This record gives sequence, C-alpha cells and structure tokens, in this order.
Amino acid sequence: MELLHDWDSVCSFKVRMALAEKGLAWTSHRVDLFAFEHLRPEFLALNPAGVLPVLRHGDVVLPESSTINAYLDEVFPPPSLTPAEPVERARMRNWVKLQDEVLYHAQRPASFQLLIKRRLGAMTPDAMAALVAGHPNPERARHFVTWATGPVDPAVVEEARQKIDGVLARLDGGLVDGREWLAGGMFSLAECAFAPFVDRLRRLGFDDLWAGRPRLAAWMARVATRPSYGAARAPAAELMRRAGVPATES
Ligand SMILES: N[C@@H](CCC(=O)N[C@@H](CS)C(=O)NCC(=O)O)C(=O)O
Repeated sequence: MELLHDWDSVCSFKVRMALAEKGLAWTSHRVDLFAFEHLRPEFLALNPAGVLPVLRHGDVVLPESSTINAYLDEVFPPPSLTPAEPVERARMRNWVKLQDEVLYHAQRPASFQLLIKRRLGAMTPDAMAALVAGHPNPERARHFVTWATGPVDPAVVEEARQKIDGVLARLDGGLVDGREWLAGGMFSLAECAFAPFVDRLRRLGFDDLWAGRPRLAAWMARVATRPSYGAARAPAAELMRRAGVPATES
C-alpha cells in the first residue's frame, strides 16, 4: 500500500492516523506541496482535482481522505474504527462531514496567512499566479495568489478564527453526557478526521478557543496522546512554523 501525501498536510495526517490506528504498513510517496508537485501531470493523472492524499492499494487508486479512511476500515481487519451501533455510525459520519465540509475550509485561510505564507511569501503575486496557472481548481489557485503572498492580513485570520470557533462549539456540544469520543463509546473515524486539526490549531496559536471549554480540551488531549497521533504527525523537520515559534515548540 502506498500513500501519496505530504507531511504537513492535514488531509494526509488524517489518513496516516487511520493507518496507524489499524496498524497497517504503508509506503510513503511524498508529493511536495511547496514544490507544487501536486500540479504535475503525473499526479493529476491520479487525482484530477490536484489535491493530496491519494492511496494506491494494488490496482485501486483512491483520492479523498474520508473515502480512503472508510475504505481502509472496510477492507482491513480490526481494530474497527466504525461503531457497530447505527446511531453511533451516523453520528460519526456527520462529524466527518463537518470536518470535511466546514472545518477544513474554515482553517485554510489561517493556515495560509500564518504558516504557508512564511514559506512562499517572498514570491510576488505574479510569480505565484504563473506557478499555479495549471491548478485544476481556479479558486484554490486564487488562494495561493491572495493568501500566500504579501503581508499577513489580520482580518482574514480573524474571520477564520470565528469560523473555527463555531466548529469547536459544536464539537464541545457533542461531548455531552460524559461521552469520551465523538461517536459515543469508541474512538472512531471521527477522531481520525479531527486529529490533524488538534495539531494544526495548536500550531496556529488558537489555544484560547478551547481554554474555556474543558470538555473539548480534555478530548483534544486524549486524541493527542494516542500513539497513532505521534506516528501520524509530521516529523519536526517537516513542520511549517509560525513567526516567533522556536523549532522545539511546534
Ligand atoms: N477533500 C479533500 C481535500 C484535499 C486537500 O485539500 N488537500 C490539500 C492538502 S491538506 C491539498 O492538496 N492542497 C493543495 C492545493 O490546494 O493546491 C480530502 O479530504 O482529501
């Protein structure tokens, strides 16, 4: 099994988390996002959307992190990451949907402003536009031009924080009745989906968003102490860093 991924990519982390939870062996095929390798024809032939990750399993070539995780859980033996109870399964799927459809997009501008810009910000908008001209998704191409170049825009960061806060309020509200995990009684694909954001939101310096939510903070700590989290997280040398954050603290 081969995973085409990049290290400091939340969507890639999500799949590495499921692989680690299930104890599956995999081969790493790094596609360097900062070198725009995801826009090369050989990668676009595998995923015309031009985004990571992609799983290769025999003849199967599968994009989309949530679909990949569901596939891994269905194809490979226990431990299962999907609850047996229909209600818990449904809940798990709705959490994964929230991560995919809302949280991923909410954090994107903040990641661009505070992390990605540190790596690409020296580029002029024109140079960037030329680099991403072949992006299959014009909106994403625009994000590279407007969010990854120039000075940090505090208004963009603040808008992202507000949206992230809304998702965190929902997560906190889901951890009621002493529930340890989002679906109910067991760690599931819902935690795999959110684990990368435990890491990312900490590194964005948004800790105040869960400081007043002890239930949520405790759940985040439970997720972050899983051995799978340590295995799935990018090695320190591959982490994007915010200004002023020493290498040892990311
Ligand atoms: N819904 C997709 C989103 C994939 C995605 O956006 N991947 C990011 C990395 S986390 C990417 O490849 N970005 C490159 C780009 O936007 O050009 C999934 O969950 O797999």
